[in-house]
Amino acid sequence: MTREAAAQILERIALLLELKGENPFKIRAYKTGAEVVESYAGDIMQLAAENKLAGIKGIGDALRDKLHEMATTGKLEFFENLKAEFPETLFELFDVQGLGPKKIAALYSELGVGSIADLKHACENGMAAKISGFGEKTVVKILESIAFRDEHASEFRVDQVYGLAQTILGMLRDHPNVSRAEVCGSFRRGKETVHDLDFLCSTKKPEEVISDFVKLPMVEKVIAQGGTKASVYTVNGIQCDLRAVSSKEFPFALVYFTGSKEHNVELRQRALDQGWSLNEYAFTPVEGKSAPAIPAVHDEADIYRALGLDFIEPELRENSGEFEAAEHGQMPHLIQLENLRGVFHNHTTASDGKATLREMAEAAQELGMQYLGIADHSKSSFQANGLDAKRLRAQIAEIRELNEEFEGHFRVFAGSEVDILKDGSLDFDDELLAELDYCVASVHNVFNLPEAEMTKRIIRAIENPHVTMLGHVTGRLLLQRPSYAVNIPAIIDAAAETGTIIELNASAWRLDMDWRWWRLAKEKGVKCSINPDAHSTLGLEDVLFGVRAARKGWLTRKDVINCLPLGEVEKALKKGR
Ligand code: DGT
Ligand code: CA
Ligand code: CA
Ligand code: ZN
Repeated sequence: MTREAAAQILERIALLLELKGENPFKIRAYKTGAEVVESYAGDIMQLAAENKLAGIKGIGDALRDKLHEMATTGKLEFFENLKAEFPETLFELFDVQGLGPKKIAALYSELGVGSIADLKHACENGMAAKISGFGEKTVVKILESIAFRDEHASEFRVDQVYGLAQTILGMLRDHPNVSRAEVCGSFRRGKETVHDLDFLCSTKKPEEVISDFVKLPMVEKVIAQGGTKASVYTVNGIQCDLRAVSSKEFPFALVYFTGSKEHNVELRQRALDQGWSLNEYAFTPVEGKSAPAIPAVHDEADIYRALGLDFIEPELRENSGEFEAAEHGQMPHLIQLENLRGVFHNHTTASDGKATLREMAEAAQELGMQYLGIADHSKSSFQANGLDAKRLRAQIAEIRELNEEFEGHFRVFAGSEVDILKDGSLDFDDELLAELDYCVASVHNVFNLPEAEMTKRIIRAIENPHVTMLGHVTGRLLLQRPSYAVNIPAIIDAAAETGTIIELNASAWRLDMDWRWWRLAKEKGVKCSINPDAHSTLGLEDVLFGVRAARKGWLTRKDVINCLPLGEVEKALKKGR
């Protein structure tokens, strides 16, 4: 069992116990346990399997046994029994915005609401509004959240499929009869959400590979199985398709199944213009047309070259300008994960992070970074334990001391994720902001302003010379909460004018600002910072998702501020402050 799965079970136990009205200390213990399992620096599942959890803070005796059971059997009987007392669909309710355990408990005990369908019904017939703590406004919000969820019902965020994609890909590549394998589709194109995972492999024995694929341990249900393809549902209802082709066909199938459809349509047209038809298997001369000889094709680049194009990176295959660039030798050299030298916008236990300042600094060094920017929440974000002026000044001093220890080979930058208040003023005064090395400004509340007012609010914050970068521009949570109303081109213009960096928040929940805007930002000269917004040491690795989105936004290392080495980034931060 993975640590994520184990943490989720502990979290769910806490929720169910809360619904049962159990002792708050017991509930707290499970919540803490879940957090520890999620963020523990070592291989906690391995330790659990070997019964070596003693002494880990936040994991008591009872939890230790349960983790051992999960690590060794892949199950937890206590949870199975507890779960059986409630409807299976109950957990859906926790995905609805604005519903916490207390409200869910009230809905369940007073109205018997045990699913989203029940909830919708109770909201529509006026029953929900009668429960204490609920009003018309809450009900409207819940209905909106359900509608948004329905619209995105069969999509997954990258973090939900990333591990699965890598695991299956690894298994395919290890298969004795598979020579090449790749994940295609929207996943390969670096989309922020995907409907399914499309695997492709080359083999001389397709039937064997297909029949082994449908027997993989994570397969829960076979949807369809043929001689060269199969579709299955895996854990969490994620659909995985596999196509098996010959070595010769592989590059053509790879292009075809990577898509996008729009890109493929244009590519096929360009082949036709040259007198060749193109499908997932080959180039074929069109009868009765004079055409150049078809060159040998070993990989994708050969296909593009045959059509007079430079190689087009999968992330750019959306038919939105990549053909023109490939024709004229103007393909950007896209940023890579290895180009990042440090990260800004990270949280510690001082606000709502799970790791201390020192632990975060050590983890960043472990990842090969030269610097780490801390940006804990400011006081108005009280739900996130935001720092007031006094605590922030103490943190600045703590960071200075820590930096002495590093003697220049690594540096922590003292920052703040300062709230942009309703009128666009900031949560700290300029005097305090001036004491920081940098500052991220973000909107965390009052999302319901009209577009013009929200835009003005954010631009006012951007115009403050102490603001280094703008955090998660739209506030969206993928598949859960839409962006608030805001005029992005106007924000980009203001950022260009003031030299303010815009964040690409790398959390798989956000990926905000969206990849669709980065070409415009780049054109206007706005720099990007790929920010993990890490709330734990593991969270630092979310930069991976950010780099995918940055690539999809045509960004190169020159566009991304945290590709600068320490000495240069220090200079860049000082400029304009
Ligand atoms: P998704 O799954 O909705 O996140 O997005 P995709 O792009 O992965 O779509 P999917 O899984 O339906 O198909 C994978 C790729 O296969 C797609 O990007 C292009 C190719 N493809 C599928 N159906 C067609 C089609 O009818 N025409 C063309 N030209 N290509 C197709
Ligand atoms: Ca797909
Ligand atoms: Ca598919
Ligand atoms: Zn934030």
